[in-house]
Formats: sequence, structure tokens, C-alpha cells
Amino acid sequence: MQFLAELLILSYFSIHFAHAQNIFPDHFRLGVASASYQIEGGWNASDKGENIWDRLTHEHPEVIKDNSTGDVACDSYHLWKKDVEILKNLGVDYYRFSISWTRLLPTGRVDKISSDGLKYYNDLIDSLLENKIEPVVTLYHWDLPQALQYFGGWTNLITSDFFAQYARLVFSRFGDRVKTWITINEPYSICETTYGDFQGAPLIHSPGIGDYLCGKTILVAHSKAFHIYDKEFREKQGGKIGITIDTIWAEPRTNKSEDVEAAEREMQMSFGWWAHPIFSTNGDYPEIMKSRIEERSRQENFVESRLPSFTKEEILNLRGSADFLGLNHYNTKLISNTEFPIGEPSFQKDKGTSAFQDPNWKPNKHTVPWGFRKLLNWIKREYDNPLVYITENGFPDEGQLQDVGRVIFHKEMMKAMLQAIGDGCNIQSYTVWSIMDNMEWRDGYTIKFGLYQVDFNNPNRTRTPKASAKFFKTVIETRTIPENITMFIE
Ligand code: IFM
Repeated sequence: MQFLAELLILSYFSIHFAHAQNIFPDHFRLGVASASYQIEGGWNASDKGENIWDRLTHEHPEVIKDNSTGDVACDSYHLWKKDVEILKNLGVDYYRFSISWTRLLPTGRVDKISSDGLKYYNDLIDSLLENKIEPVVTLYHWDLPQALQYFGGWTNLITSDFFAQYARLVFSRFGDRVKTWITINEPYSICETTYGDFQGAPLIHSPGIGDYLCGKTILVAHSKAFHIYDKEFREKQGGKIGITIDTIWAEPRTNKSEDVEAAEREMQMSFGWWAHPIFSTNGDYPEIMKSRIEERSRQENFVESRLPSFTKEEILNLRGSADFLGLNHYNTKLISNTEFPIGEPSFQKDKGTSAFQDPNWKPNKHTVPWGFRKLLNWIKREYDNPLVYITENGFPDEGQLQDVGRVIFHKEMMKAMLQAIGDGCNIQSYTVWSIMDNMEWRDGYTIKFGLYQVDFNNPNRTRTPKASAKFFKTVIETRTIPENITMFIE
């Protein structure tokens, strides 16, 4: 009894005192992230198949800000040993990277497996482990095989079966060494930003329809991969599997009840779209999402809701299908209620909200630590305090070595996260996006997120540490967030 009381007092102090001191709790893990298309290059090396970003950047260079491609990017396909070197130098606990589906399966199907693709990821995983860096692997970070896009890609439910087969192959080949799996990175971006906002590959404009079809397939694909892991691999391999969801924090623009409700609706529909089916007690899409889309669809003369429903079995398979919630968070937005007239459908009209960013936010509009803390607490309340891994957090700039904005950003965001841990949120890791500057999708190489600068004019793609790399290395070494950051800046 006395031992229990002492333990309780100790854990109370380790949570509350640690956060007051900017100290990470014991066992908290710190790492960095990347994604295959953004860093690997080697777009047609060996027998690699074409993916939807290869196709988009080759056929429509005009849609990329600097007309660039990921053909070479950071050339990590050839320079992965340098990546391991810089990871080792930073001292990270883990490295989150993604597998390029078509490097492993050139057609997207399992009837043809690339031995060079297998070798590439085997070498990388082995080398990380030799250097005591845990590989954290994402199965899908946006580079869908072009061969599957011909069937409609994520808007066709059949893609969930192709994904399941790919997932099984990946678990069977790498699961003896990989113990943390992320099925899908950022479903909102995959479905809404592409089909809804016309921002990414496959660049198909189908707001209010294609985005919802894509959403259902993505969620079903996730649950299939989860259950394959759970039934066929978990016992032997003993790993964890989850999904990474991206979200803003939606802050009401005013105190008026209509804006307060709109901000909550924004959270339910943008984040809950993905989180509710997996992490809520009832499963399925959030009620507000189902009812609003159904009602608007009816007014638009559709014969059924544009939001494809789940079968009972799909709802059950999705509910609880994650060991952790991966969270990617970049910023906070002010949300106000907006009534949109009936007309062409869209997700934004279905939500009935508008978003703004306050340019006056201090220290700058990209760094809103209080929003991060509120978001983490909202997740705790809404989904019964799930295990959360922060799988991305990052700051864009022009790529300068003296990246003071990035240092301040990570310092403030990590502090807000420690405060959220002090509030009782169950958060166990923090990942910086990104290890190095890379191909930022439609923005090409015009904006940078890296701790390391990459010289894209040099065939060796030299990697040079920025001030933020020195800062993060110190954080990892000391397990503390330094208040004084002047020593990292020249
Ligand atoms: O670069 C992207 C990444 O691929 C997904 N999350 C957001 C990052 C920054 O925009």
C-alpha cells in the first residue's frame, strides 16, 4: 500500500514537475520523418514502376511551382547511407520513412516483386538497426502506383484489396525488424486536398463526391491492413500498427455560438471523418457529417447521400483498428460559420465553415502552440485518451542555415505538447518533419522543412546541418527543451 502511494506521488511529480522543467517524461521518444517520393529520387531505377506523382510531374510540370520533379530529389535511393549518418549524428530514437509501393511492386500488384526494391529497404532497415535507430515505417505516403490509378485509384474500393495485399507482403518481408507501422499518411490530404481542392496527384477535380469515395476506400484499406497484421503477424512479430491523421486546430473566430459550433463541426468533419470510425466508441462517420451531407445531397436532388455509407461489417472492422493515433499537426485556423447556397457540391459547403489564419499571431502565424495543446486535449476528451504519436510537426521557410523560425517553432510546440502531457494526454513521441529539405509536392523545392539543408545543385546532394539540427540534437541528448536558444544561432 505504501509502495503504491509512493508510486502515485512519484508519477504525479514526474508528469507535473517534468513539464514545468521542460523535461520529457521517461520513455518519451524523439525522431524525424521523411517520405519516399519526397526524398528517394531514382524514380525509374532498376524496375521501379511509375506512380501518380511521377506521372503528374512529368506530364504537367506547369502545376509544380518551380516545374520540378522528384526524379532525383535528395537522391536517397543512392545516398541512403548518408541519411543514416545524419540520423546517427542527430541521435534520434527512430526514423519515420515510407515505402514506395512501386519500388517494391512495380505494377502495384503482388505478382511481381522487385528484388532491388526489397534490397533497398532491407539495407536501410538493417543499417538503421545497426545504429540503434528504430525504423518506423509508413506503408502509404501518397505515391499510388499509376497502374492502379487506371482503375480509379482510391475512388475505387478495389484499391483497398490491392493495398491489403501490398501490406501483407511488407509485413512478411520486413516485420521481423520493423515494430511500428503506419498504414496511411494523412487521409485528409490524400482525398480532400486532391479530389476536393485540386491540389495534388492524380489532379482530378471531384469535390463532394470523389473525395468521399476516396475517403471510404482509404479507411477500409487501413482496416484491412490492420486486421492482416493483427491476425497473421502480431503474435510472432509483436509490433504496433496505427494510422496517421493530419489536422489543424479549429478555433472559433468569435465567441458567437454559431462560430463556436462551426469550429466544433470543423473538427468533427475534417478530423473526425477519419478518427471517428477508428477511435470512437460507436464507430462510423461522425453523426453531424452523415446528417449534413445527407441533407444537402437531398436538396441537390441526389437519390442518396454523396457520402458512401459503411456496411455493418466495415464499421465493426474499422472500430478499434489502431494501436495508436499518429497525429500530423502544423497550424491553427480561425473558423467561422458560413451558409453556402445549394449548387455544385463540395466538402466545404457540406461543412458550412470558412477558415482564416491570423497574420498577427505571435511569434508568427505558423507557430500557434496553444492551438496544439487545445487539439491534444480535444483528442483526449473525444476519443477517451488514446495513445498518440506525434508523427509530424514542421515549419516552412526558404531553406537558410540560420533557421531561427524553425528552432522557435519546435521549441514552442514541444513545450505545448509537454503541457498537454501535464494535462493528462497520453502522448509518447514527437517527430520533426523533416530530416532534410525535400520535394514539397506542388511547391516543388520552393519551401523547405528540413533540419538539414540539401544542396540540390550538387550531384552529391550534400546535407548540411541547420541551427535547428543543432537544437534538436541537444534536445535529444538532454531530453530537455532549452529555454535559451542563442547558443544554436550564429
Ligand atoms: O511534406 C508534407 C508531408 O509529405 C506530409 N505532411 C505535411 C508535410 C509539409 O507540407
